[in-house]
Amino acid sequence: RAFAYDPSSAPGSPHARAVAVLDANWTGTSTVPSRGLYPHQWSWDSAFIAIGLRHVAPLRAQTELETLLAAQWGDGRVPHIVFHPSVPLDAYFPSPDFWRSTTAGRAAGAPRTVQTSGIVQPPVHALAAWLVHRADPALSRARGFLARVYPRLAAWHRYLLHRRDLGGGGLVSVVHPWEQGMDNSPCWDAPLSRVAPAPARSFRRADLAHGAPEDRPTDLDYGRYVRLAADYRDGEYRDGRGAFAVEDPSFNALLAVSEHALARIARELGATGTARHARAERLTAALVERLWDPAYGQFLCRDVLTGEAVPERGVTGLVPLLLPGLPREVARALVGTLTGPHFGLGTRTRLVPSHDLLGEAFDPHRYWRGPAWFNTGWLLERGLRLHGERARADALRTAVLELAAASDFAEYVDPYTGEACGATGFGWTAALTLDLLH
Ligand code: 9WN
Repeated sequence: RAFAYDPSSAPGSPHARAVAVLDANWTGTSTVPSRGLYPHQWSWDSAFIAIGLRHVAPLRAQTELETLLAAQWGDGRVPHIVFHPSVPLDAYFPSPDFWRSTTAGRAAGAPRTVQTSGIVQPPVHALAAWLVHRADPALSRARGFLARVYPRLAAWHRYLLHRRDLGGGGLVSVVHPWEQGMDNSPCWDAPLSRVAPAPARSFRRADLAHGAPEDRPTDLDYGRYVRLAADYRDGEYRDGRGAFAVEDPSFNALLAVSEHALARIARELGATGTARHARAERLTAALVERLWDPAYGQFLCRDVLTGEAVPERGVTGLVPLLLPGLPREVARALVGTLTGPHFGLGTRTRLVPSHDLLGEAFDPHRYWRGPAWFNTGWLLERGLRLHGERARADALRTAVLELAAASDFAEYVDPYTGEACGATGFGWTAALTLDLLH
């Protein structure tokens, strides 16, 4: 066997190499996704990173989440980036001066002592906090970890459910592709086409210094990202319908899963979790009602401005497989789609592609337009296991572990060949490897 999945820390083992990546990316209070490309703290990266770190450094895992939540805004939003003050401004674009969080975000209660972005990312944090607690309950209780993070996580979910239900149907909308986390997914092409791009000369991308241009979003994409973010900032981060609002399956499924986790945290703290479990089930029902498409056999995004479903098969539409309360026929259809011709898992592809293999927009190397990512692989592995698909879950686990180690913990890989794309030594790839090894 090429890989013996021994969680021992023998030098040179995938386990030891994954730990070394997380050590190298640790800044003292949090972990960067990648030293070169992403030299600050990212919101959903930190949640995934904490999930892996808990097995080898539970105190660091707790600290990771505490650092992120310390940057929470008064209105409850958890920013998608927390900037490290010692990193040069030009190391990443958009830099803190673009977001002007401490001035433009004042009405929404941006923190005064730390600089952040003003948009959000998927709410994986309550799930992460619960898993981190379970890895070392004695340490967690001794530090009062859950008691400290619970009110912040509750405020975070409250913000999303109350300020971001822009479609009025009980689901959260994202107002920027960076919020959903799959930046240049073809799912955004139609909703983004209405956004007038900011002129290319008005900003300077930093990502191209670290990533191949053909693996990254285009300049036109960036022009639109900049316009949307600048308009949100100039409106002082008030929530309402801007030029882009989309109900996304993965974002909402992660919120529902995290709401279940928050219910467990509440119970551990001596309260009752019943209302939270019920809310998670309502979110699940709203997802099925509003975004499930039986003809596609998967969930679709909904463009809130037109009220129409987006007819693109993104991996986002499979992630709700994570939900325990999914109707059985929906779960069965999702497994069929995952393993069928559009995603090819176990037949044409080694890991789950980020987009429809048969779609016109598919590109095996360009970021979220086709390559396989390790966080979605990890989420779908859990979903398969939850719904009794043990053999498929085992095979996906093996593929994630093999490709993560063989690609030097790449940010994403070609879904056919496993060739590394983007950054290597990427935080959540290493962390989720550790989680699957334990
Ligand atoms: C913008 C950090 C982040 C991930 C996202 C991924 C990428 C940023 C970028 O990197 O987005 O937030 O500069 O492209 O798309 O999912 O959280 O790893």
